[in-house]
Amino acid sequence: NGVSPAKRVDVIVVGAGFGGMYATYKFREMGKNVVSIEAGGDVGGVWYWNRYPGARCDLMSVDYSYGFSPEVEQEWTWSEQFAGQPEILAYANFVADKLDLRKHYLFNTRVVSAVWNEAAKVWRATTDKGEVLEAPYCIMTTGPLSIPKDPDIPGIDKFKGLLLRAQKWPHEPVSFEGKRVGLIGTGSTGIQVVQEVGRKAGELFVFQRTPSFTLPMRNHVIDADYAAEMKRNYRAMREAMRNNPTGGTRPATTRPYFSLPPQQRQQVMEQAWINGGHTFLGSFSDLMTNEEANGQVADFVRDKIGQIVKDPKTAEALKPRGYPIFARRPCLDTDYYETYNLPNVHLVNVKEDPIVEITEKGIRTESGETELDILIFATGYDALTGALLAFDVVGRDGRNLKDKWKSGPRSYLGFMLEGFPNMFAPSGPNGPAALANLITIAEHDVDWIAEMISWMEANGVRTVEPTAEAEDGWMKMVLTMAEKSLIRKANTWWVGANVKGKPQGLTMFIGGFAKYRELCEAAAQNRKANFVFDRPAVTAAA
Ligand code: NA7
Repeated sequence: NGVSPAKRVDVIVVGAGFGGMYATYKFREMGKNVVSIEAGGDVGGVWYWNRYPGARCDLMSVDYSYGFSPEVEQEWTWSEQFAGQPEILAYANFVADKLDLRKHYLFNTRVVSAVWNEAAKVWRATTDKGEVLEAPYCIMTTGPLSIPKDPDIPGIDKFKGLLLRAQKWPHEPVSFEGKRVGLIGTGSTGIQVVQEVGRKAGELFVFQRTPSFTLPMRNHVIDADYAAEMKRNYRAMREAMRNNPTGGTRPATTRPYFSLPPQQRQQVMEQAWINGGHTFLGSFSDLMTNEEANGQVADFVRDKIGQIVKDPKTAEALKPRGYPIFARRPCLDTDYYETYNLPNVHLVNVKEDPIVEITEKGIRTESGETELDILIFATGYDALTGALLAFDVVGRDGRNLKDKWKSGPRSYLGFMLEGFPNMFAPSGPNGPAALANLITIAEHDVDWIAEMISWMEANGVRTVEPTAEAEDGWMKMVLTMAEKSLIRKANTWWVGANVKGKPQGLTMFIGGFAKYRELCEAAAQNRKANFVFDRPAVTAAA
């Protein structure tokens, strides 16, 4: 019937981002036969796709890199404090070459379904190429930001110019010289596009709905002495990262905002502005819980916008209002606000002048049509859950993940799901996902899973899944913690508000990476209470 016979392996890994690459390596080193599947043409995940001009990570390079291999650490040298996409992709390629990972991968291949077979105790993954793989373990490293989301605007198909999506940028270079360029989306991605394309395009029209708060990145080149010092200190740095709420090296503080007198608070903020990066968040401990403190920091940043942007109307439109600072992921920029002082860069405030439709020639707002040669979408992702719900994942007793997550994602520890034995989703939606360093989280989760599997095999156990009680308990804790956070007060991908019809709410673990790691350790130690091993078959009632 056209379906190939199933190929039996030990572990199926979905994805070739940093999580998937590490999982592939880890299980291969455990002696497993690993087959990994990736929709892209090569490794890198989000960094493979996001080739738009100006794409850059807003975590420091030394933080946003693997900690498991001293060899990789010593042989790779970062050139900038915050690496750009080409360098991060080169790093992913370097790691893939060094650890010989590509031979495990089926590239340009999508998983269309993953179904648990209770009798054989295997996951059966079917790909869009018709391949069928079976393995006792399935690792879903599908990424929190991998399903691009177009804006909900009529007429997208009508546009006759060049339509580009930041999240799926073409491999060939795009010339903006002399072109009329339009951009929709002013999150982290859009901001990076503006500061780059605004300096190249004939005209750039930024169609802004919600302004983001962005802080100076203060990126700089890493000189040879600094690079050598980092290499000497990697072990201590990784240890510090494991004990840090962000999973990175930025020091955390216990100092509440109002513990300092007003003048000193101002000085701390001025210094944070000069130092750049995410130093604001490391300056005060209560910015996500104390609304008044948060408001004062937001005022500080709004004042800076007013000082930089020359046209008062544009400055006003760029000042975010109505939601707490840091409740959207804070962006880091290089002269973003300054870009609006260029004569060819125009801010269209679509809150005042809403977009009606996309036309053959450009964008029509209520006040009229703006003709464009190029239109760029930087409109974000169906984040956190989108990639796992994009295909059928069917667990025990025919349970579909789409049903399980109908009212929002649920899991235990963020990466294990009741009803889905031997399936693991590192950096999953109920872990610290987007609020801490994703590479640190992925490495941690994969290591934890590998240890669990080793223990199972040493003890003759074939399957594991969390108990319903453990999962309920985890979700209750996650949701109770979330209630206190100001993060809930902005409409973002963190809470699912950017996708129509998606369940809303903050379901990420906001307690920080270090605490998360402790909870995962405790869960492993209390195996019996939290997991069901080799679930006995349910016998039908007579
Ligand atoms: P984000 O942060 O989800 O930003 C998407 C942007 O697109 C945001 O400004 C949206 O405005 C805007 N958007 C979406 N639909 C529309 C329509 N219809 N009209 C106007 N504007 C629209 O995605 P990013 O890719 O920038 O960043 C994702 C993460 O990647 C980031 O947090 C970092 O972790 C790295 P809205 O806010 O909905 O009004």
